[in-house]
Amino acid sequence: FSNEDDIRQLAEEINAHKGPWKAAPLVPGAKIGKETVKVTDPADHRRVVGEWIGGDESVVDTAIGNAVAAQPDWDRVPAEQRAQIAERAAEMIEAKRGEFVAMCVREAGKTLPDAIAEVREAADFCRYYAGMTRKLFGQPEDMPSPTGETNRLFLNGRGVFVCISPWNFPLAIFMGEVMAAVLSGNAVVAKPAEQTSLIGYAAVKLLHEAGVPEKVLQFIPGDGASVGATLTKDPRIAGVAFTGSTETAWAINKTLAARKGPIATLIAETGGQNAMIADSSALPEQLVKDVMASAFGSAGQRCSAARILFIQEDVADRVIEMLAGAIDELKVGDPGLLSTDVGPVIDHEALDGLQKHIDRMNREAKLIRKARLDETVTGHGTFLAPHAFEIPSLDMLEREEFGPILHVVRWKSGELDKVLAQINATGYGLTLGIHSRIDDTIAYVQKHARVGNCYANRNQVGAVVGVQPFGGEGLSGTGFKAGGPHYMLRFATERVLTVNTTAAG
Ligand code: TXE
Repeated sequence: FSNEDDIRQLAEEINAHKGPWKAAPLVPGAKIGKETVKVTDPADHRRVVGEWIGGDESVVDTAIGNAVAAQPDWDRVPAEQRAQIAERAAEMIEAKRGEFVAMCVREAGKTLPDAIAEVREAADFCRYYAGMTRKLFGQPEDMPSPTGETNRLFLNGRGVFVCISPWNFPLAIFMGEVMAAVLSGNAVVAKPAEQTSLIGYAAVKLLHEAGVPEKVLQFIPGDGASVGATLTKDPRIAGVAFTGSTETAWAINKTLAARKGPIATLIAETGGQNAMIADSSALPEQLVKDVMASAFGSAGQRCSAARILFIQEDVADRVIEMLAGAIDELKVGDPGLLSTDVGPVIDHEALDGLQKHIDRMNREAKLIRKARLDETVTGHGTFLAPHAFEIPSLDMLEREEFGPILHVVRWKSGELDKVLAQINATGYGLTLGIHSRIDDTIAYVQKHARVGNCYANRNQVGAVVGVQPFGGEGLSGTGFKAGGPHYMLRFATERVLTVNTTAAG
């Protein structure tokens, strides 16, 4: 679905799906409660788009018991068969794309192009990890062996993995974590973000239809503090794949360390404090276009989003003026309309937190521009006008402001090292943009910045599966990258078989 006609046709398909959608634990044999949580559309909270029933301690206990029992058989299913299930899932996602796009718009507030990209990414994860399953798990690896023996290395699943996912990529990240874990031979209990339980449920139902056994992949919606914490403290689990805030990753790490059981792995993808650096050789039009996409796309709620623009002093006034003009052009509104550039933020809690940050910036920093909001369109949704502020240095920022707010810092010729030192000092290490027409500058920045993904002369949005493996280091994550060739290894354990060949016959 890449050209405009496709998108227009898809817009019609999407309108056929309005919900209401439902979700509940998918745990064979568990006693499910009756209490429901209503889900409202972030663009208009008067609209109820569905409801879900959460799990509790007993549901978690049953799920982990089921998973422990089911995992060994699943681990013995040939890699080829597992890969084919994933490929079938990719086809089914594409066949149901209209409904998934509609859910991403209505439950998560995604604009149409973002929602379409998200559905495509979910299918890409299935196909890419199918290929990796064949490659990594298809055959044991023959090791160089002394005369008289053979040594072979096998990759196996580790056991039971808990997958905890966020609301900002409710289908793609959810699918990526779950598929990597399941295809590596693990049984999985998946917990979606509270805000996007309906999408998670639809994804798991689809994977069951594609052929993943129901006890190999189970699903429990619920609060992080209750269901999430109960899952991660269970001594029977072998690992957690988590995407969300750094605070939560610390909490999970602590929980895993405190339990007595298999030494558990934590695979974490967390937030960023991402910058873009521009020097005076950068092409201004390209730069402004890319800053706008990086800072305000997806209402700034991408983990890769640019929060800071470092602009070289001698071109700063011009670029700032162009930026203000571009912000004036932004259309904030219903994410279901093709004319919309920026949709709502996820919920009231996010809106309140971001508004507090804006209030402080209004007092302490210089406002460059605030986008226009048409209250008749946005009045019942959790919309935030995109803002750009000029600040003297990064010291003024708190951590991970996750919304459409850009901070601009000027830098002087000869002080690139100081800029890089400020960026590295945040401790985050997810994305960095560099705009320069000097190749040596690009190479220098890439070499000295401690970030997982560095984008030069383009926007810093993009984690195409199998093309731009994505993930951060330091406070931003545990290093290995989703959609990359090594990611699935984190979900596996290695076993070696040594055979004395002289004893045969
Ligand atoms: O994340 P949380 P939230 C960042 C971003 C955002 C902030 C807070 O800065 O403003 O995190 O967002 C589950 N044990 N990112 O509150 O709380 C929770 O239920 C086990 C960046 O949504 O970390 C959800 O499923 N699980 C990020 C998931 O963790 C727990 C995307 C994420 O929620 C838990 C999202 C616990 N104690 C937020 N507490 C990115 N990298 O893109 C919560 N959870």
